[in-house]
This record gives sequence, C-alpha cells and structure tokens, in this order.
Amino acid sequence: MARKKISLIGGGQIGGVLAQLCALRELGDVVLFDIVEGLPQGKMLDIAEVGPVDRYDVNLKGTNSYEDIKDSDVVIVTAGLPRKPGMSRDDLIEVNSKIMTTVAEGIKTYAPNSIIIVISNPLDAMVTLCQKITGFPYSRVIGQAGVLDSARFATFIAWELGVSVKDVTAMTLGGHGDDMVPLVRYASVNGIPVVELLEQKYGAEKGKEVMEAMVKRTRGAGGEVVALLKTGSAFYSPASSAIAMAESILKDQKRVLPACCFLQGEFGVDGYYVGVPAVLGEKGVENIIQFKLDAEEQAMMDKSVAAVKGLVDSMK
Ligand code: TXD
Repeated sequence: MARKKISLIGGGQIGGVLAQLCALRELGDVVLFDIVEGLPQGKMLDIAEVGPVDRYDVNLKGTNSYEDIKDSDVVIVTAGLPRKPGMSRDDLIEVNSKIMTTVAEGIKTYAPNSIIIVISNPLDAMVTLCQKITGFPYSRVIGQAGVLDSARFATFIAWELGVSVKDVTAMTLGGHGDDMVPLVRYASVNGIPVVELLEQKYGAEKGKEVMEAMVKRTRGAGGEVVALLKTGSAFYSPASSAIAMAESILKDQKRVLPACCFLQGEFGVDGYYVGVPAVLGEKGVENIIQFKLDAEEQAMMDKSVAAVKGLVDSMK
C-alpha cells in the first residue's frame, strides 16, 4: 500500500498537535504549512527529532509553500485566528473568511483530489466557504466539531456518574455554536440510558436538572477553556477529534462520527452544512445516517440550523 500523505494548513496550536498525533500514529507522511516563516519548519524539526524515542518513522516537513501539499490524501485546515475571552466564534468570521479564501485556493490548485477536514472557526461557515471556493464534491469537504462536542458531553456524563469515559457514548448534532444539540435521549453507559441512571441516582426531577446542567456545560465548553487559557482556545481536543476523522478516512474504517456535512433534505435541512452522524471512509462522507428526532430535539435542531443559516447568509 502506498504511503498516505496528510497536509496540515495552519501551524499554530492545533496544527502542531495534529502533526505530532499523525507522527505518533504513523498515519502517513506529514506536511505542515503556515505563512509564518520558520514556524512550521521548526515544529516539524522538533517532532522529527523524537522519532527515535517515540519510535515513529514518517517524513515530516514544515513549509511556507503550497507546492509541498501536492498529492495529499487528506488536508486538515486550522488556519485562522482563535477566539479570546469574551468573543464568540462568530466574531471571527470576517478575518477568517479572508484566510480561508486563500487557503482553499491553495488546496484547489495543489491538492485537487484531497479530502478536506476544516477546523477553523466559525466552523459551519468556514466549511461552507471552503467547499464553495474549491468546488470539490460535498463528500470531500467536511468539518470537525461534533466529535469534540460529543466527547465533551461524554466526559461530563462520565464524571457525573463516576464511570469510565470509555464506556460512555454521547452525540451532539447541529451547528458548532451555543445552540448545538446534545442528544440526551441517546446518551448511554454501555447502552444503558444515562437519563435512567440519573433518575436512579437523584429521582426524576433532580435527574433532569443534572442533565440540563451537563447540556449547558457542553454548549459552553469551548468558552470555558478560552476563559481559562485567556490567550487562545482549546487545541489538544480539537486536534485529537480531527485525527479520529482523518484516520477513519485514511484507513477506510467507515466509522460513524458526528461531522459537519452538507445536507440535502436530511433532518429537514436543505443546502447547508450542519453536524450530523456520517460514515467516514476513503471517499470522505460515504453516508449520512438519518434517524427520527422527537419534537423537542427537532426544535433544538431547527434553532441551531437557523443560527448556522444566519451566519452563512451573512457571508453572501
Ligand atoms: O472544534 C473546532 N472546530 C475548534 C476550532 C476548536 C477550537 C478552536 N477552533 C478554531 O481553530 C479556532 O477558533 C481557530 O479559528 C482555529 C485554529 O486554532 P489555533 O488554536 O490552532 O490557532 P493559532 O494557534 O492562532 O494558529 C492559527 C495558525 C497560525 O499559526 C497562523 O500563522 C496561521 O494559522 N495562519 C495561516 N496559515 C496559513 N495560511 C494563512 N493565510 C494563515 N493565516 C494565519
């Protein structure tokens, strides 16, 4: 099997962790691109020099030239500013749209057959713009938000119930904003509904309140990290989340992961990128998994989609 190639556009906080994770897992050869001279070269040299310690053997290159991303299988985009305390993701739209425009043109020219995973915020809008500029099929341009938002929800559930995070499954749909939709009904500990476990622990009423508090914390989890760091936003967790998606694509694993995908009627949404469960394989998005939302979930989804639409339409 030919070696895979992963290019990372943006060599900041998330980009650096992405590069290290690609190396540790030997996902393929890695190129780290940034406009800042020396930054991607320095990070890749640093990561390459511990290959003998961590025992990975892949080619790692830092660059300021788009030519180096040629023949990439997967491109992950983190280029763009992160938020500072008090900012919403949407506040980044103007500056990050300009950055995304040049990035998407670079990918279109030099890696026309790649599958793109966008991480830059505001996520739903940046994925939309990236697809528009590259003109790639929708199945080859997706965004990372749901894997992280879901992991945050699962983490809070595990802490609350005193069980291993490994045994909790939880999923978040919708846009990557404060109106995201954590699916309470389907959250489980090895298949046992979390709602039932909370009811056992606290009784029906208090159990519901505890769940609502976890939903609220999940929605604000990105901001919670920003408020603590003060200088930027979460970077370990978005990097690991995007790597799970990239790995499923590179190894054709067909994992079902919540991803920001272009919808054409699914979940009552037509013509917008929104977070939904998707089968990720060598062709990118190979299937969108649909299921029936109850009235309350659909109402939350509609609210989240309305926020995405407002943001995306503001770019036109
Ligand atoms: O889950 C998610 N989707 C996210 C998204 C979770 C957390 C943060 N998320 C967003 O990712 C965040 O709001 C930002 O928009 C991106 C990147 O976050 P990161 O923390 O990595 O930001 P940095 O450290 O500022 O890195 C951004 C890099 C930096 O090195 C710049 O020099 C570079 O982007 N940059 C560019 N690279 C290439 N091309 C251009 N034009 C460019 N402009 C800036």
